[in-house]
Amino acid sequence: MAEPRISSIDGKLAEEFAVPSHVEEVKEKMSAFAAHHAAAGRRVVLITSGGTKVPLESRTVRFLDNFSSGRRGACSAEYFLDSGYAVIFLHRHRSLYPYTRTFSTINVLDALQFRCGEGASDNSGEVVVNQQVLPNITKVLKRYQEVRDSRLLLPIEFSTLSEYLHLLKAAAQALSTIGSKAMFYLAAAVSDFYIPASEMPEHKIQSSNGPLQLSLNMVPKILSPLVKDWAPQAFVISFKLETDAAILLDKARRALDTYRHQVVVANVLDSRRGYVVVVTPSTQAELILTEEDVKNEVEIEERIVSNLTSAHNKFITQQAG
Ligand code: PAZ
Repeated sequence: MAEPRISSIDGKLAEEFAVPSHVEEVKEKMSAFAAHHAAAGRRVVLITSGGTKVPLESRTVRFLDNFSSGRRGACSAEYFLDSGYAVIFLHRHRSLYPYTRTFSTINVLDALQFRCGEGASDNSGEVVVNQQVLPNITKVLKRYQEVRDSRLLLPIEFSTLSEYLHLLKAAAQALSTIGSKAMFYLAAAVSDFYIPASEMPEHKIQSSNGPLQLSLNMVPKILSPLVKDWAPQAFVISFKLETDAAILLDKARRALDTYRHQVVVANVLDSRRGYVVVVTPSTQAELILTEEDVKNEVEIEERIVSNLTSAHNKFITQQAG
């Protein structure tokens, strides 16, 4: 068998981004998960979700963050699970999580009620759920337990950009074993800039030294080795976020030309909950929620996932033919 290609990005990753100590262990977990579900006839999607953190000091007090609540990723994970996929959820620590996302604004103590046992003088009694505070709890809990008991969801956390890059590489290599049955849904908001480990101060930057001038390097474009070297048979979707709608589609097309992957989902920050464009090398589909959809609590991720699972079907058929 041919040796996997070593790209210059591999070298940069190893030299300039601290390798998380658990990366090999996580890679084994992801490989076992992918092999198990592929053997059971399931497709596997790796979802990235949330924003990366770029530390300014190695004993980090300050950092730069990329905006993302994690809602897109968490919500999409649920629709992929409903469509029969097994999901590896590579997400930012404490960003929104499938199923619990529904209750993220609720104080858990407001949702519970303590009832004292009869004549009890101590803390014995029972804790009951106030279903008015958690209106959909039964439905959500039931589905969450089904997913958990069937081990269909493998959560993996990252916080820093280094963790994200190394874990994504490990995931790509782990999923390469299942070929075109693997999908990459790269919805995380990833920094384009970083400070190399060798140039990072160890201790907290002192404000007594005056105004801070930062010089940041460009983050290597990880999509390139992912598509070419690490998981060359997989179905790969990247996301493109802009604040200026005028440049969005051009940027999405340029990404497809550069990386030669299958799909870019393009969205603008302010309208991302109700409007996205799914761009492929030969098509462009607008997905829009109407006022009626919004009233009926339809989520745009349902449409995105439906569009992409159909495209994945076609892709698998073409690869096999
Ligand atoms: O996580 P969220 O629901 O708040 O936002 C989702 C999103 C805008 C981060 C995502 O749709 C996206 O576009 N991700 C890629 C961002 C980028 O271009 O770096």
